[in-house]
Amino acid sequence: TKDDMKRFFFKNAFVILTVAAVITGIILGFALRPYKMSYREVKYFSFPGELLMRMLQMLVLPLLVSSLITGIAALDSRASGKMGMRAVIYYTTTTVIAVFIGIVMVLIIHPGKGSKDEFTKHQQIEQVSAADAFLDLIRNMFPPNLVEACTKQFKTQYAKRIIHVTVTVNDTMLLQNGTQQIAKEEMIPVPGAVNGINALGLVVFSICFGLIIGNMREQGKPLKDFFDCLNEAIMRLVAIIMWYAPIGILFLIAGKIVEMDDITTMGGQLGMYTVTVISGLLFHAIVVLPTLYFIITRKNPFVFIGGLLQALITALGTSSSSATLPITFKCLEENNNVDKRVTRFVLPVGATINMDGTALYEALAAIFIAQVNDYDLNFGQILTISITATAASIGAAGIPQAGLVTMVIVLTSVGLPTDDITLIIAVDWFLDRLRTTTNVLGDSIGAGIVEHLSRHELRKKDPEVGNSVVVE
Ligand code: DAS
Repeated sequence: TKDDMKRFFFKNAFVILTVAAVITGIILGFALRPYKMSYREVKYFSFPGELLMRMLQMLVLPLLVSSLITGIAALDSRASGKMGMRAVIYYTTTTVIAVFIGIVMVLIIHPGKGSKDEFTKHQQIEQVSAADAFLDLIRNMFPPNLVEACTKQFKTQYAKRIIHVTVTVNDTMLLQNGTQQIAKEEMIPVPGAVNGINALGLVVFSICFGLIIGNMREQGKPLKDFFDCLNEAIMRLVAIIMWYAPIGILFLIAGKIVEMDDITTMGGQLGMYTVTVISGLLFHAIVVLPTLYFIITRKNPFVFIGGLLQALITALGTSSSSATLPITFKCLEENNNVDKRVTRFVLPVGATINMDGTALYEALAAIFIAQVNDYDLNFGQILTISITATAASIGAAGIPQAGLVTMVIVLTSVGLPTDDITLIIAVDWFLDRLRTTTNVLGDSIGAGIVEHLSRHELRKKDPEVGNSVVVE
């Protein structure tokens, strides 16, 4: 009946609007492509999408810090220790499985057959050593200045790009007039990345701070109340922004489709490479993670995933798991009723270090680059790739195309040319969206699994945190 339909719409309004936004965005994007908008026009057109990105990023910092501190302070240290262990085991297991899938896929499909001449190089990236990148990862865990950690990550090196500039030579002395192309070096922070916060450093700090506040009991209560209240206020802001999200997603997607390079000209190897990455990510997201969830919780994984739809689509639209974090929280807590003590703990850490999609991608891409270069990898080198791909995924920030940058760790570890990252830049914007969605799915399923495994500790109800009714 009409009433039923109304009720259905309101219950699922967010999901319906978000899916409609994606479809409209795709149609609009393709409809506008023939008009070949200029760079400036595309920027104007995607403005509503840019606003969504900014709103979400605005919330990440206070949300990450307040949820971790209160999440940990709410548990006694034994319970948080156990929960932490479970989360870490989950992160590690799923990341290792993801890397394995990536390697198997790229070895079986072998997309890098043929020669390297097929590629046009876009820009050159300077060599960054794996050791430096590793040390940066550790350095980032201990930010010397917390305020600075809220604005940037520590990075030893910036990428260097060669740009070609046209200069007008007007030298009457030498009697040479005319234009001339010269190559100039330019330092760029990281390709395509938006300003990221040092989430890793803030996570480490917040975990320690939360533990201390929890141990201080009565004395720590004012601080705990403060962060609880901050967290609640931020979540209310998220609830408002969620209404804007479909509009933002529509324009993010349409804008990207308008400006993307022509897909039909994509080379055979790059096309095969794209297919390989998509198959790997899909296998991990649709088969591995749901099966793991089912085996452990005995609940229907697809009902769980259904509740996450808006977060997954936001990940697809923003290509940033940290920008998606606010929406992931909302979906898990409100649609899937996951205990807040779990989400507050598992999600921020997961969004920062647990990136299944990125790990799978890094291993796969490194081996693809080896294949393109006709470089035979032995077993030891493949093992090295899997270890460094895991590290690189931990080190990657949850921002667009961060994985592309940390890939230098993987490439240098086995002596592959880091310049060749440029071979895959053309399709990275797209694959980045898919791996971000996989990353968000991995974190969310992790929250579901950790909640199930921690149900005994969680039965002790903490009145401060609210919804701690444990469903068994
Ligand atoms: N886009 C990233 C994320 O936010 C990471 C990556 O580039 O792989 O999850």
